[in-house]
Amino acid sequence: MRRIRANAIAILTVAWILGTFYYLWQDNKPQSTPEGAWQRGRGHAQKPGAAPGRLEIHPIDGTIPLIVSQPPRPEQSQLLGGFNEKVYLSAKQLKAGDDPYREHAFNLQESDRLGGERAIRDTRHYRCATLSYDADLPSTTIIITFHNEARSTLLRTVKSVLMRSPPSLIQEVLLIDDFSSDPEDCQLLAQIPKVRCLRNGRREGLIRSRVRGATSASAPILTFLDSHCEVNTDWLQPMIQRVKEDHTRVVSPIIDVISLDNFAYLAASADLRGGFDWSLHFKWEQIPIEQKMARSDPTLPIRTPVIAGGIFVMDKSWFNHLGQYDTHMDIWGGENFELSFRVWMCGGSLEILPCSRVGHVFRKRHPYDFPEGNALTYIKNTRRAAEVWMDEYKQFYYSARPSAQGKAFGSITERLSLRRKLNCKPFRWYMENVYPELRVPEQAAMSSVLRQAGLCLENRRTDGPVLAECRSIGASRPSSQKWELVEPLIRQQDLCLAISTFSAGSKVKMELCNAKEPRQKWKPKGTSLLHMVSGLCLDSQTPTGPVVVAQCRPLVASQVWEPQVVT
Ligand code: LR7
Ligand code: MN
Repeated sequence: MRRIRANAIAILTVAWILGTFYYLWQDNKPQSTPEGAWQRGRGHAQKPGAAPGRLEIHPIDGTIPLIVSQPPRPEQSQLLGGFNEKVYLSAKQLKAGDDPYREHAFNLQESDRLGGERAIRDTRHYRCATLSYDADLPSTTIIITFHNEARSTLLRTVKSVLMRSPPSLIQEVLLIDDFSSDPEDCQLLAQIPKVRCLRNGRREGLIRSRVRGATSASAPILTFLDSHCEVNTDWLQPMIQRVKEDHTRVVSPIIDVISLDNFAYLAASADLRGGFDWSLHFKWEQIPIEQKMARSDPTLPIRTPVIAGGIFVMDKSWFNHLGQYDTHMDIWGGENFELSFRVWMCGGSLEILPCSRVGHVFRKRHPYDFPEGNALTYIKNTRRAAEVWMDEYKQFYYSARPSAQGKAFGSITERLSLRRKLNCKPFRWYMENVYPELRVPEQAAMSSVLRQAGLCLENRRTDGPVLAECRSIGASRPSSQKWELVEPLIRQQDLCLAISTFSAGSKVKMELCNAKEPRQKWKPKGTSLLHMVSGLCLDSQTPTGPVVVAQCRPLVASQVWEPQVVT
């Protein structure tokens, strides 16, 4: 009896394995051209959207299974008009022996091999396919800025948009060529119906390029994309629907991962939102657990403190009303924080829509040059965001990114007056209501007054640090009397208390903070403030005169400093 059962199980197992192999073989038969794939798609004669996924094995890495969605429908090939894809792509081929990663920081050979379009897996939650959208959604201008993008990735971005969006929603695809070496990369694509090409006369960076695109857009809704994306099934409708219902919403898709090595299309986690640390470094993070528990429906939007920045949909009038972008930001970086803070603080909201999916080639380095250098540009841009939007919290940015201190960031007068004109909420409101999970660093959190016998240490613009009458403005202190004791620094924004020379009687002054500078190193010792390198102590000498360092005399009144935490 037992043997019969064992035999039956063995036979069933073998049959199951053979069946699986047969299925894979069937689905893996060589596909000829993309046109051939379309014919096959048509041959299935299935209801749109009802086609089951086909299983494919990745052609290079055979361990990666790819479930591919229905190939684009054949009639969509007509969308390309007089554009000759073959000629466009073959004009720029990788030469034998060239490093396929050199020019674009991704495997160009693999991207070129895929050509102008391919089927990708529908990565949405299955419930997304059951949702419906208004029939009268407004149309959008797709804005894609690029600088020396590879032709194959750029073309796939454009074609995936044309093929996977309802045509009535695409008013135009606006390419902003940010002064790429070859103007034809862009110009030739303008032969595709609906595609327009604008070329910058000099390198502007993605921020000013996007503003140029937005200004020239003719549709009421703006959709921004990076130049190496592939949009997925029904990506656009959920985003336009949310913006149509409330024009102050700024919405992003879930951003799937296109491998920079083999170009496999991989589903990203649906439980992530955008966050950052105090150095203004963007990161993906888990949705807070309470929110996750409360999500009964995986198709619902996810509130996000910041967006990644490259892929989002926004009402054009709202974009203009809120001040577009800070056009004094250069090349790349920081604009996503500036936009995110502005949207939240000035009356809008940011969300990620799980039923919208767009693939993006994530890279490990920038394949292009930064005329002012990568680090300086990022500092300039993030400093502008911090100075305009982060109020007193900007001190945490400076603590986390000390190299930002003293670096040029240009004038922010216009952006400050924009903030005033729009009557935006303080950053404290953002911290409390939008991003309470962002912890304020403990050590640096405390601002103190440094009291001495009823007087306070104050930094005067003309005289430098002096002892003066303690003052308060409403419930809080003037910033000239607020000090942060972040060992070894005693700081006020980006200025720090420093001695002039290492001898007794040396006047104390303020200078740009640098934790490595010996003249700025202090340490509380009992009731005094010890200058660590000279071994001298902070001394007020006379009640109103300049503050100096002198031989330490513990408990002598002129050397007793009481830090008292204030708001
Ligand atoms: O000088 C330039 N001019 C440009 O037109 C430099 C870049 N660009 C173009 C570039 O060709 C590309 O299309 O701008 C786009 C973005 O540049 P990437 O792809 O080098 O940037 P990224 O993907 O590393 O950067 C993310 O953060 C940027 C911060 O400024 C932008 O907001 C990008 O749009 C953004 N990309 C995304 O959000 C996609 C998801 C990645 C993540 C996280
Ligand atoms: Mn990108």
